[in-house]
Amino acid sequence: MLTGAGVSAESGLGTFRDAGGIWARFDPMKLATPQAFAADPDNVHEFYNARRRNLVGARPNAGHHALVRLGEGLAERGGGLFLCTQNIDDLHEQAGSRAVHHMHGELLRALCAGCGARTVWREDLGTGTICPGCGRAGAMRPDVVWFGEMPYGLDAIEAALEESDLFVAIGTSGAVYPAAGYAAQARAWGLRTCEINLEPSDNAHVFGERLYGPASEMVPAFVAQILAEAG
Ligand code: BV8
Repeated sequence: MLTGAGVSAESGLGTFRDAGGIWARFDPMKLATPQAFAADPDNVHEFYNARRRNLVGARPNAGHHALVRLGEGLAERGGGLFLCTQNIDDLHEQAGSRAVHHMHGELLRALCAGCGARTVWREDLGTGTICPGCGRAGAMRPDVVWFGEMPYGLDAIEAALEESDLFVAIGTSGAVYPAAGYAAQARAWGLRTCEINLEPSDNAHVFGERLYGPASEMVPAFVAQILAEAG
């Protein structure tokens, strides 16, 4: 299972490439790269501080809750759900999903570029923030994966994909790699593939099944169908 910003859209968190999306208003190359952070850390901190403040008040929607039911239902039947998300929000966890794989990091964690310490962080971050691990100021950054940085847990994701019989992408435009490559990899390995999105994604043609509509409606229906098929 791979989720993207579309699964959190109905919880009030912005998507990136829809009309009016985050990258339609902000230049990702000036805000979501290590070079941008080195050049203007205050600007990047403010961008993520605003998103973190918005996240703190956000709540999961029916799509997130349905995926909790899917994980529990599959486990009861001796199966399992590997939930990988490109999202840096905590709405899957708020709904009750466990072992969520944040391949692009987490907005509610801070990383010290000096000592590598990761800390749960719900407040604003800035260039004067002191690292709780090493006591240094000026090295703290959001623990998110920027363009050109290695996403987290790629080996675990690939291993899970290899063991799976169904790959589902929910609420992602299929524009960002390596995440966008998983659908073709799943297809090549003979997995059943399904895309659930508001509209066809960039790699819609790769999927064997395609369901279009808001995640809060489509995901609960899809989960009910999968659990019914599983008996
Ligand atoms: C890397 C930071 C080296 C955090 C983000 C080929 C292979 C490997 C890399 C590349 C490659 N080609 C190019 C690259 C480089 C680059 C890349 O992919 N560039 C793109 C733009 C061409 N990738 C990287 O730099 C990655 N790192 O490559 O490392 C490497 C090399 C080889 C192998 C491994 C590693 C790092 C990528 C991570 C960058 N970080 N953001 C943040 O600020 O959030 S990217 C950003 O896009 C977010 O992280 C987001 O998660 C991600 C994906 O976006 P989506 O989630 O899909 O959101 P989007 O708005 O695009 O789409 C939402 C969809 O939802 C829409 O389709 C919409 O219709 C739908 N929707 C809307 N409402 C609803 C809905 N659906 C259902 N219901 C609704 N209500």
